[in-house]
Amino acid sequence: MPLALIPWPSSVTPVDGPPLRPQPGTRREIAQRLAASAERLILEGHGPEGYQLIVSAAGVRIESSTAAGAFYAEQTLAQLVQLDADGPLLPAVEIRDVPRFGYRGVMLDVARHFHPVSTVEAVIDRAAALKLNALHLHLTDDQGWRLELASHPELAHRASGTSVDGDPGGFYTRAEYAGIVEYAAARHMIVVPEFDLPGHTHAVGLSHPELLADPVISEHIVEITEQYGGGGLPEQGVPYTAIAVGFSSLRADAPGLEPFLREVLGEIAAVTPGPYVHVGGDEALGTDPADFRAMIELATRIVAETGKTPLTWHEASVADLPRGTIGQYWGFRTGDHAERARAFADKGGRLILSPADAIYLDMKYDAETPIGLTWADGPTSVARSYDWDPAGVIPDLPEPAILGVEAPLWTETVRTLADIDLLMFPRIGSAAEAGWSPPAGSAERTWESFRERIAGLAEAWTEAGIGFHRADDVPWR
Ligand code: TNX
Repeated sequence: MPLALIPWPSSVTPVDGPPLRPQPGTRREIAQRLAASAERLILEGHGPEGYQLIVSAAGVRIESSTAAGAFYAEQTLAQLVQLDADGPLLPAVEIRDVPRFGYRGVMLDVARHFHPVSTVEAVIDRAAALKLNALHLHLTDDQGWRLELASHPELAHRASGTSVDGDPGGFYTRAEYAGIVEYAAARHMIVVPEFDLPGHTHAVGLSHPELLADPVISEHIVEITEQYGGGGLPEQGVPYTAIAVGFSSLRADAPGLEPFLREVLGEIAAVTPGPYVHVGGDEALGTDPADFRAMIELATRIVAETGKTPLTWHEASVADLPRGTIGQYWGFRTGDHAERARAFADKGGRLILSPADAIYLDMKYDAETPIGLTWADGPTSVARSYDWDPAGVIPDLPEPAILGVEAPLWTETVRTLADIDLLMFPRIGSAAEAGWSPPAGSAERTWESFRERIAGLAEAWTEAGIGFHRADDVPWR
């Protein structure tokens, strides 16, 4: 049986000799004690995130070139703690490890349902333990504006009172946002803030009606909305609490648009130490194509002028983007999705892969899952979440053009941390492995191995209070 390590490391070599037998405690306590007493070496050659970890009866040795590498060695160490009849043990092993991709993200939509800081921190803890290094916060959408800005406090004040279904809303103060950034940084994660535009902007109209076009309710939008599970239609100036998409748009010809975007994007860039600012660009179904291009060009140019790298959903490649703009691909079937994504690479940018039928954490597992959606080609079982490789997502995309992978969790149906856990676990393990581990087909990068390993992690989840989906085809113990 393989060791219960996720994501699977670059190389795992069992070493002859007895296991390490630590003093009893919870897994977490044992891992913390071992990390505190480990011999540590900072040496060249392990790369920005790699490490070597040696465990023997004598103790633990961690070698890395950076603090991030040592942090990832500690996450692996924690997964090595096992319990047998004689108490806790760690097998004698030598592990060398470097990630396949530099960007390994998880996204939390705090607009459809607001999630308090404590929940965001819990998501950071869960993601960092699986060696993810980016938290994408979807801060704005039709249903709410969730960050209080010094330049435009009215945005959050007017558009944060509710969530989907009229559930409680909320927003983060600037101090709370700074706290999230700091909490993430302590776990070697960056925060990627997203202000979604020009669509998904109904909430902006609650305080700035002059910036918002009239809602467009085309047949196409009604049809797409049905696929998402239906929802009420919007009324200008009234908080939106249903889950239709594609009806709202900023107005390209509003005289106040450019100063507004400069202030709002300038401020988010200034309070975000990470290199990226995401400006959305998805599902602007009611926006005139020329207006769409103009607004995306304006927003990405403003972001680039702040010194950040703009990031957009893949639809935005129809615009003339600043060189190096990163695209986030959410497509799944044939169509022009893949082609639009390749266009980023043609312009010197790279791609973050979020194929919706494999890595969207808000899809149901099966028809019985109490929450979640099904629009991305039906439910996504754990096996399906595992069974893909980043290199196979966009035909003819060279691997160096792949910045990494990200698992988005949209929250139309997700209210609590328990809801988040149910949809995340175990599928976030698949995402972590897609982003970190050697390509599909190598040693343990198989569903057969993954299902054994993920089963081996479940006791630690339970110990940590994480509920998870008990998929039938995983041999839970
Ligand atoms: C699509 S894919 C969206 C979101 C929804 C989500 C629900 C993409 C970039 N946008 O607006 O919340 O589906 O799964």
